[in-house]
Amino acid sequence: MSTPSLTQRPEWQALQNHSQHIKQTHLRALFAAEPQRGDDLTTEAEGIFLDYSKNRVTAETMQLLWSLAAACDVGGHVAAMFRGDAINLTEKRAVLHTALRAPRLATILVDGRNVVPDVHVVLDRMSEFATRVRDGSWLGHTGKRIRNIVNIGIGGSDLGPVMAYEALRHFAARDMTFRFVSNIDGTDFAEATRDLNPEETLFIAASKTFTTLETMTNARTARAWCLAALKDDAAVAKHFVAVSTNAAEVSKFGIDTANMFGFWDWVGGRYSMDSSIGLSTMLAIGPDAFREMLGGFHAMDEHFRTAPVESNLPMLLGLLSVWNNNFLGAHTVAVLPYDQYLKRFPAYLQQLTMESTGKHVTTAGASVDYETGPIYWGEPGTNGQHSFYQLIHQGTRLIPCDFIAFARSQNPLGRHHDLLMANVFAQAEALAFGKTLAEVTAEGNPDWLAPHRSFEGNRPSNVILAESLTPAMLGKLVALYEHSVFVQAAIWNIDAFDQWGVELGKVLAQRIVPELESATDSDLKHDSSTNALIRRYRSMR
Ligand code: G6Q
Repeated sequence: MSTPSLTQRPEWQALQNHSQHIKQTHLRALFAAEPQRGDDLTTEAEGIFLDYSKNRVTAETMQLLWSLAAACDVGGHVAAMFRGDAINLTEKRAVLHTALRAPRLATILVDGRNVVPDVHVVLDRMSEFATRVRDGSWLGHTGKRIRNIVNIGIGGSDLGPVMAYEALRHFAARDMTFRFVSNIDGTDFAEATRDLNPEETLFIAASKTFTTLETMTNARTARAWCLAALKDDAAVAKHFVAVSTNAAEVSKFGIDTANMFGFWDWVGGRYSMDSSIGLSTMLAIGPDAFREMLGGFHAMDEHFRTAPVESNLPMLLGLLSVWNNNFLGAHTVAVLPYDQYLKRFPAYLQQLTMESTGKHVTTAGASVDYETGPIYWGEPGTNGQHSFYQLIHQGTRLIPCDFIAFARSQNPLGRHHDLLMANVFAQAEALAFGKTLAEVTAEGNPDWLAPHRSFEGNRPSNVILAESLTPAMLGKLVALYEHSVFVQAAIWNIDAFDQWGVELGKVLAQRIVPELESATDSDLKHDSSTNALIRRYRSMR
């Protein structure tokens, strides 16, 4: 018997029917009817407290979502991932970022081989290298200490490292400078290196494939920049290391594979910040703190794998996202960290979520007849409050928000932190409850002004609260979102681990490169717009 399409499942249809009732119900009414709601619709695990009471859900909604998860066998999917099954179907690969943070003595088999010892061999090599750079025993070609680390990578080989560096800056070696170059735009490299001394600079060429156009172009530019100053090819061995799965290409580039840190094809780019792609993170915070971060990831993995659905944080976040997306019609999610150190977290989550769930066909290749991945976006609070929050509060679109906040600041300065936290709670409260026309009028506003000053409310949000942003907590937070994405993809029956959508543009760009460099016009065989743009660029540059 074939699996019913998602929208034909009775559990889906029950949610559809139920949503008609919820759409008529205001959060004000839900809170009035359930005085304990703010305690009941919360859960806490691994030091993360989730208040989901300000979502437009009832106990019945949650039951229906749990039934949907059971019908879609989310538990079976979870077990298959942790077991190392080739659940990335279109690339025929296992998906085992969870093995990157497994304890030394664990066993996880891929094609009959326990990969956990391999993971720890690389971690130990990274630790040894990071220690030598940090304590000054790894010297540059001219005998100077390495003070600057430049990570060259893009996508999954950039966003995780840069986000983690920013997030954990408080724990980073303050006598070292960390830069991240990703864009093919030469400005990125030029600005990242303009004030650095090549004698004190180490480049990490981070690329799973070691064939990515941007990274290879930037790495070649870096080599030229380094050799222009150091004037000796032997300097490469002291100023370049590689992070990759492709030893052959690393050698071809001229980096000794003794200076290469490997990982494996079962680590997806956007799930790789805790593999050797995290070398810059380890250089910044040190091996011990890096292992604490891995411990945080692992704790959340274990929670996800074992906790019952009703108290399982990634499960709840994922199912609530399905609810908001598919049943309440929200198209986007705003991620609003109230912690300046998480300033790159929304950008990181954009890749994690949108590259994973931006899919239009099921794992079997059939077109979906439901919405898949929502658009993720955001900025740290309170900055966003003075910009785009207007639209969230009073616009015509429904934008569920994830507020992320910490009870303790790494930089306790006067009243700053209480003022910050007051804003988190106030924003979530304002979004949920709004301010009625009657209330606005009662305050003495004239009739013509009152509609402008009223807030409909009924805007859903999650509040994610933890004690403080430590390396371990960052690991937990990232794993929370990784697994939430997993849950959504399991419900939508899509492959969360491929990314064919990035291919077409890459191929077309390769075709256009020689056309930009050629002087003849006759070779242009694109549409009239592309042809004209290429001609205009040639004449303008
Ligand atoms: C992530 C994607 C993509 C990838 C980059 C860099 O999941 O696969 O963002 O990380 O294209 O690829 P390389 O690491 O191979 O250079």
